[in-house]
Amino acid sequence: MFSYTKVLSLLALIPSILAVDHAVQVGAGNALAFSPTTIVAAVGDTVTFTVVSRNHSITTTNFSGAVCPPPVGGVGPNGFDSGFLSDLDGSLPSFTYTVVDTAPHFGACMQAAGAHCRAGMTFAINPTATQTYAQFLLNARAS
Ligand SMILES: *[C@@H]1O[C@H](CO)[C@@H](O)[C@H](O)[C@H]1NC(C)=O
Ligand SMILES: *[C@@H]1O[C@H](CO)[C@@H](O)[C@H](O)[C@H]1NC(C)=O
Ligand SMILES: [Cu+2]
Repeated sequence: MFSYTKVLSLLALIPSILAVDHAVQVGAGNALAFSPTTIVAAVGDTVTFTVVSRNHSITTTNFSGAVCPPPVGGVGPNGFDSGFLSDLDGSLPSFTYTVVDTAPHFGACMQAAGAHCRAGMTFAINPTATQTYAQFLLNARAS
């Protein structure tokens, strides 16, 4: 029996079925690094950052110029900031960002007054041909 309500409820499920979660490890191998460093994600996808060592933040910042440290609250529009998340107690804290636009977002760790960021603890969500992750990393190291 055709059920209009059932079709509608099935259609409503489609975005959640197609949305992807991108897992990013923060501090794997005790390194000052995000892995992977580049995430290509669609609107509606989530990015789950899990801190697996030390005490770090996941915070958006400028592509160039004043990159490190990223500011509290992150650089927007649609920026984000996890605040400090410590795995010093082995709790593997995580932070999930839901992608709300197709713009590039560049991020870093704000720990140690920007020292982690300048050491290369950086990542990019949807970098572009003109704003590449490689250039952002150079900008961070020089900032
Ligand atoms: C994490 O780092 C921040 C900033 O340095 C600090 O304020 C906080 O106390 C640290 N957390 C732990 C559990 O060490
Ligand atoms: C990011 O860059 C803008 C434009 O150059 C600047 O006004 C702003 O202060 C920078 N943000 C931070 C947190 O440094
Ligand atoms: Cu860090």
